[in-house]
Amino acid sequence: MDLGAGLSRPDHRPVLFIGDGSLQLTATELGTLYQRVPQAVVFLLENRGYTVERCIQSPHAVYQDILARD
Ligand SMILES: Cc1ncc(C[n+]2csc(CCOP(=O)(O)OP(=O)(O)O)c2C)c(N)n1
Ligand SMILES: [Mg+2]
Repeated sequence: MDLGAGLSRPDHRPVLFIGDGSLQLTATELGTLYQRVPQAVVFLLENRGYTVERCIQSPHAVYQDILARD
């Protein structure tokens, strides 16, 4: 992801768009990103879960949900 891009080109600013589901799977890597690539910008696409998985299978399964505040 942007961690590799930022480490290889520190003179550039990587811009990351990440879904709320993917964020939960990669949160530790985001910590490393902010430590090693502080110029990175992250946009979180918040749509309450694994939307692509809902489209492919089990649209009503609770395990597709990401808890979010109303
Ligand atoms: C390491 C890993 N685990 C599980 C998956 C299966 N997977 C593919 S898409 C997805 C959900 C993505 O959700 P989100 O990032 O919120 O994107 P959205 O579909 O909501 O736009 C998952 C769990 C994966 N691709 N990689
Ligand atoms: Mg999502």
